[in-house]
Amino acid sequence: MKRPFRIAVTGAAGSISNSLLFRIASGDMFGKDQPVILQLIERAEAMQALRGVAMELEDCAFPLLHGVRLHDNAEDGFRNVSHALLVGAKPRGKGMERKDLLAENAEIFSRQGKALNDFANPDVKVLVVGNPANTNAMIASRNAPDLSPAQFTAMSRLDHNRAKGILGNHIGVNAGDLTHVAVWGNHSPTQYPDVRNAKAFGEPVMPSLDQKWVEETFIPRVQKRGGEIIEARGLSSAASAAQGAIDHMRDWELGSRDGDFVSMCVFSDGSYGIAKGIVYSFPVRCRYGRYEIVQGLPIDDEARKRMKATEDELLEEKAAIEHLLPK
Ligand code: NAX
Repeated sequence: MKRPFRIAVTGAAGSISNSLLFRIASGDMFGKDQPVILQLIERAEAMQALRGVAMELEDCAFPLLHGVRLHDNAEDGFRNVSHALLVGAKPRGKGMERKDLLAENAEIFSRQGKALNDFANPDVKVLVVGNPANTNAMIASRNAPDLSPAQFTAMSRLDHNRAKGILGNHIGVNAGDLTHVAVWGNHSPTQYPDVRNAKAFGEPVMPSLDQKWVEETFIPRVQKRGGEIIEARGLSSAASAAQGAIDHMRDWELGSRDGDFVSMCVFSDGSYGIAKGIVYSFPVRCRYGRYEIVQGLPIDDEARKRMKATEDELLEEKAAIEHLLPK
């Protein structure tokens, strides 16, 4: 039998985790032959609720679940983990300014970055889901000098899946038969969902798409899908966010589908002229537990403009918290 993966999840009593933990424990993330130990982290105030989550996990009698540990601090929770999913974050409160939100999360993700540095496995893979996810991932990495920046990623896979779902529905094709969709930039309404290279059953879809639909309906719809769901459900995306996290980690660990790419927010290495030092969503391919940014995709003026707008937003976020980061 394989050795269990130790997986930390923060915000473990929250809505996304309520789907995510059960999917991880049933083998959806790392396969039906990979045992797991869950190290669940919450704020002290939410530990009672977290005990309820642990009871439900126990009541599922998952054969792959080899242990559940509950922690009210990152230092104990990240001990020896090979994977860390940072889902918990400070939500935007009433009257709170964007810069206050960035600063409060900078504090949380600085501490978590240090704890990962000091207590996690040296090859830990980190996925940040909690918003502002890209900048939070950058902050955590900057506080983890012994870990490679390549170990820190943020989630744009939900946006990627949304783009495939909405495009597939529009052209009458199952999302699984679509390839080469990409999301560029920030996980925010400035993101650029890009279908210029998309294929259905291996054939380009652009020739049969109305450009006006792409520009005026598709792109804004994907960008604002989170808001559309809150309006309809009265609650933010949870099950689909958990699916995004499952897909992201599975592909990173086990490899993405041959002949296709997926979207991940990773540190920019300057590819496509995007500034280094920010965590930006790129099309990537994953193999042997690593990802690489897909090179050489054609970028026209319109795409360049959109990629730049979302890059600018990330540079602004970085500038707003730079003074809180270690040099
Ligand atoms: P919930 O408010 O339901 O749960 C968040 C949980 O995190 C709470 O139980 C809270 O006690 C806990 N928490 C807060 N600070 C913590 C800390 N320092 N350590 C440990 N736990 C902490 O939110 P939920 O709907 O689960 O969403 C979680 C985060 O995901 C939010 O920041 C949300 O904005 C973000 N999202 C990101 C998405 C993405 O694609 N990157 C999409 C979905 C989601 O909106």
